[in-house]
Amino acid sequence: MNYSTTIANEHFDHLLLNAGGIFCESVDQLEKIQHAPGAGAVMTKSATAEKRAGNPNPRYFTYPDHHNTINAMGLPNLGIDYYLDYVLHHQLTLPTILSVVGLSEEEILANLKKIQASGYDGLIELNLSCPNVPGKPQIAYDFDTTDHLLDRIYSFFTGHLGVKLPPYFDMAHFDRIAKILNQYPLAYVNAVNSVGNGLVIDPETDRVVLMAKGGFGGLGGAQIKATALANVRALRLRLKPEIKIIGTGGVTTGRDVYDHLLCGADLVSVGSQLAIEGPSIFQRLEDELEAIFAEKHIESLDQVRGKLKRLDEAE
Ligand code: RRO
Repeated sequence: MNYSTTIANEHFDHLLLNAGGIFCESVDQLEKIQHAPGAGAVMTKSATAEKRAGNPNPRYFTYPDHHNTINAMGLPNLGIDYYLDYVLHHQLTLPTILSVVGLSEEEILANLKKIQASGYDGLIELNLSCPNVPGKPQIAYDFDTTDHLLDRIYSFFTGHLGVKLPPYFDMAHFDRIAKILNQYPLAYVNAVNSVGNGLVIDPETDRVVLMAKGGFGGLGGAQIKATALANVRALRLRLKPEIKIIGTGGVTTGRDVYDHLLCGADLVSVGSQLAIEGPSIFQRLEDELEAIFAEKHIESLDQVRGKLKRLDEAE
């Protein structure tokens, strides 16, 4: 299968990448994704202006079923200079997306100004949906703030920007966020971040499993697949075609990748299951996807991408 896909000025030979936060904090981890067979791109850990240690441990928990997670990492990262140096000065094998975040509007703007001044011309992802900084709501759940922030960004910013969105659960909210995003020359949206907030209880101890935030955290893995698909589909139906989509959430098999494609994803990222299996997962997922294409006699991505049918539509 020819997986060739383009977002803005970046060309991808494979569909899969790591979801933000997973295997992407240090150069050592990032290099493992760069060289993983089947990987099509690399996402860096969302960077703040200064490096951060994040929340206390335990802050990441894998369910005993090995397909689901909850986290309250709290944005541990090595700071924007570290990741900017990586994308500017390392020999990169794959297209690499520089993820940025900020604990305030001013910090976000300062990060983007620094990136612009550096001459970096690749894709940038603005994380509007971290669920784990105590006292800070997820920006993209506040529609007016999101609109105002993007307005300020595009008053000076000329780079290739995508945004990482939280999951929405209401049809009116899909309408609202899409209407805001369609006003801006965004390269793509990434849907969805972890489902925040959830709570997991250990049946042995009757206690929560995470230290920070009283155990509340962002849910990932198979349990969020239907939410992720709904967001990818709802956004594809509402966003202008120039805004591409990275589908994220609930990917543990090739069938999950296929379903994200049906909903309209241009690329697909893998979080929880990458943390569980390691970077060999990309080749496994691509092989499973190939087998589905072969069985269904599908010869091009165009036959699948965005082609999900409703029950009231003709075959
Ligand atoms: O670091 C985190 O706690 C974190 C982030 Br920035 C994010 O975007 N999503 C998530 O589940 N955890």
